[in-house]
Amino acid sequence: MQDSAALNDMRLRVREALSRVPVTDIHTHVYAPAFGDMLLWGIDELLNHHYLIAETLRWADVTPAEFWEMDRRQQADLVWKTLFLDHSPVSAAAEGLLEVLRALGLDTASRDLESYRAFFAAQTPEGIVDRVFECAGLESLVMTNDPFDDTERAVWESGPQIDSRFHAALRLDSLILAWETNYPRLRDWGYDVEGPLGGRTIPEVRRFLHHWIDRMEPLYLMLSLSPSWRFPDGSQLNRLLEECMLAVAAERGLPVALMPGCRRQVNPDLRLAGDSVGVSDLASLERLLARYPKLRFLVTVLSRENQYELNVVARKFPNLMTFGCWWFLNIPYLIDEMTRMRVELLGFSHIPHHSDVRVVEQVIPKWTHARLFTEVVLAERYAAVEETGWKVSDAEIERDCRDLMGRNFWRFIGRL
Ligand code: RAT
Ligand code: ZN
Repeated sequence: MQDSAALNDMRLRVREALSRVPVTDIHTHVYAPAFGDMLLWGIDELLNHHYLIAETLRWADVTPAEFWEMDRRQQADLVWKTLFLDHSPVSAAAEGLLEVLRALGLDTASRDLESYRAFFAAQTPEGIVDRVFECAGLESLVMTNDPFDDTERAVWESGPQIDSRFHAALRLDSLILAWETNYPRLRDWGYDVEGPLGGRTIPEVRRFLHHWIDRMEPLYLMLSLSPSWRFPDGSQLNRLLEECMLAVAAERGLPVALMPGCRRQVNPDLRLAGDSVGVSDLASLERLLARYPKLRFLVTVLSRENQYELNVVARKFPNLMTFGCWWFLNIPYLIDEMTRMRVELLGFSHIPHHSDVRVVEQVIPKWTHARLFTEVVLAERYAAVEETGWKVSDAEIERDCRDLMGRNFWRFIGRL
């Protein structure tokens, strides 16, 4: 049994260390100010986050179709009324929004949506970005960048000056998962490709990837996978994965981020909020890791049931770096469980948190929770270590926290 005074003292020491170390958020969906309206911020965007829309549509007296007919402001009004006024905002997503308001100095007790709107109307995108980076203790973040998104592609082609705190990640779901829909677009852009991957398709897709790597300078290539993904199986998806994505990653010395476990569009009426979860086959992941020992894989898995197994897989494969509590897992209850399990199974060789935010202010509650659970778990583990007579110095605590909050990522991707 740990002595509570010793534990409290340890919590203070870990908190202090965590407040000093820079944070890198390795996967988000926010954009740098150079991307214009693609950078989402402000109270109406916060209320219209798809996590809150899913919760609202469980109560509200409107069909999804009617909801999508409303303008942004009316949708935000409905989310506010439904989740904050008609019921108490206790879900992680709703409470997180209140944490944003509090951190920005707004009075949550007033419940005055119009005054929150007035506050945000007086901000600039650059100003709000600076402020939230400061509040969240963030040093840099990684965007999710899709060359098939017309708005985004136009920005990249204009040669934007991107705030150096924002890094790119080249997302390949549109290319690989939606190949049938999107290969004609590659043809429009001058690539000699065929639907069944014949002829010059494979070298041409590689040429496309090299082009976008030159343009975006991504830190890694990224792909989400359905729980039904199996490897190897000779499928078109795995050919695109191996012969294009992994081949180019190897040529360019880039790591690959894989995200198994999302069942897309189980309820398409909900649009972005219509995706679900399923248990993945991690034996397939093991076979991939074994086949490509020199490639580095960043992996997060969506189902809770896969988490223990993923930690065991990480013990077998040094070319695997697990990261974050993804999406529905990013609630206090599971962040606590997952951080604990990872630290007990892997020590410090993992990346415990990423935010996945779409609206930039959301980094504030995400990183508050990330720090809190890191503090709780590490304090208990250091206290257990000290009970044996071993002493941990403040410098060592800071070193370990620095690894978890950023340095493990930069080291793993070979940029340290
Ligand atoms: O967390 C989210 O907002 C999801 O909609 C997804 O974007 C997911 O994180 C993904 O990267 O596919
Ligand atoms: Zn994401």
